[in-house]
Amino acid sequence: NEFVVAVVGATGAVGQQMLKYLEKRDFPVKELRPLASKRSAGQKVMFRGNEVTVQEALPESFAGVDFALFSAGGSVSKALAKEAVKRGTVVIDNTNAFRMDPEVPLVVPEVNPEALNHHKGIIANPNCSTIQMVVALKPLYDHYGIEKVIVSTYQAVSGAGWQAINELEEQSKAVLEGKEVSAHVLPVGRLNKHYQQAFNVIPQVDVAEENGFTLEEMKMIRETKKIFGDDSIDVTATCVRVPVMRGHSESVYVELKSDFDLEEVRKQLGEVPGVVVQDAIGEQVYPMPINAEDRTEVFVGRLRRDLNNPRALNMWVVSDNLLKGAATNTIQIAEALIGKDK
Ligand code: A2P
Ligand code: 11C
Repeated sequence: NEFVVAVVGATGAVGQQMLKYLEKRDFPVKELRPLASKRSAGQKVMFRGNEVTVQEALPESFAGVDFALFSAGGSVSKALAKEAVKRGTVVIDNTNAFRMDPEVPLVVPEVNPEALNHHKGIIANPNCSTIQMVVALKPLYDHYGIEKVIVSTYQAVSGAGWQAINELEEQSKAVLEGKEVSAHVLPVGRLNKHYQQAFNVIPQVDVAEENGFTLEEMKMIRETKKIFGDDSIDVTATCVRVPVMRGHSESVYVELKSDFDLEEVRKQLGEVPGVVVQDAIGEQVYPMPINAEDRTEVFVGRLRRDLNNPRALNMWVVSDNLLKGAATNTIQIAEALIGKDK
């Protein structure tokens, strides 16, 4: 069986990776329909060595489409995902638009593949920083139970799209050349104030909520509970943007419900498909974003028992936010739906 696949946001940072990974993983694509805004209509993207013309994403664009992978921002998903479903398309949405909708499964195939059985046309792909964390938490949850998670993130600018990637590049050059630095994109494009990201860290990813947390922090909190189907897990998060192009890093403190042996935990993590343990501080072996770029796995290291709470451990989790955090997870969901897991 082969499928008609639309990629909404095909010219974007994640959309480009979706095209690449549909090709790389040999997804059975009969026809690829790259969609974007009106601005990009007529542009070409490459797929399997051929140029394919980008079309404006409109409700009619989904006629005959089997799967639509959305990554063009929440407002585009809100406007078009239901139009696609009406036309018989299964939507896998990589935005925040439907993630907390009780009718919409929120899926990381290594963690809760069973949630896919109940979809009604839309499946949500979690936020990038959530995905890599829950993949690393899964064996801990299964073997010991999780009481509490405290996470701090070090997030790459590519999470905020092409404009943020370009801005970090330009700002870095300007700083090194002693020129004036301008900022228009980070921390949040649509807000009024923007700050220099080059040679700086910004403790804000996404807009503020009324409780003093940012939306990114609340995504990590809410999505983790939904993916594990367990509201009893206490999660708190601080999300920070660092001057890295690709690859989110996370310091994760986890309190477990029962005793554990650290060597066992290392082994259990190593057995999870898609997890690579890089953990030997004595030999200076640990995950770093420059090594995770263009890799689909979640890298885990710096494993150590907490000094105050013997049922708690600390770890360092790194993954390419555009891949496992976005494009790869989306395509894995599509593969699971067609029964082609790999
Ligand atoms: P376009 O290139 O035409 O603006 P990124 O996440 O890297 O910022 O990319 C965002 C993606 O979402 C791009 O492919 C962009 O297309 C697409 N996009 C933005 N606005 C719309 C829209 N109104 N309709 C469809 N696609 C959109
Ligand atoms: C970032 N996590 O790094 C964001 C990007 O809800 O899918 C992904 C936003 C989302 O800026």
